[in-house]
Amino acid sequence: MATERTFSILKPDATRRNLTGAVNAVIEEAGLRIVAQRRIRMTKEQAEKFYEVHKERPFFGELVSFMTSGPVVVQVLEGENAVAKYREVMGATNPAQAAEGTIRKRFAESVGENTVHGSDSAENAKIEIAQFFKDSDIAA
Ligand code: DAT
Ligand code: MG
Repeated sequence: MATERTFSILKPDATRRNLTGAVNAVIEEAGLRIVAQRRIRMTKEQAEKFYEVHKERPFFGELVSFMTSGPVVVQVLEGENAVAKYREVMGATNPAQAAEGTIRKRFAESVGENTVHGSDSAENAKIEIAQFFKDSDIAA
């Protein structure tokens, strides 16, 4: 498997609790490189577009309101098999079901406020990276 990139977000519950360094340490210990990173305040429009695939789900309004409730850190991660590796390091969507040692098991408070986002496929990673970064923002 060649080097690939994935898109990551440290969500508002992470920035609120001053956990960005702790989460980044787990990312780097897993061998993923943070090749771009920016702290932003997501607009409602950005959050709605980003989570468009979930727009019919009952939690959509809550999700958009949470993602815009505080700053987030958007990131590009690079490494061998980065998409699958980051999903593994993140743990299950619901922290109650996440494996020991994963980011969500260690830090997440609930299924809605679950600390991190990671792309679910290489194809979606490209789309999500392009929503927040220009090629010239990424230094690998
Ligand atoms: P993931 O973030 O693991 O890819 P997902 O794509 O199914 O999970 O859902 C996107 C986000 O939506 C998830 O990180 C948190 C929120 N969410 C998912 N299921 C939820 C639920 N049952 N109740 C509240 N929020 C939920
Ligand atoms: Mg998802």
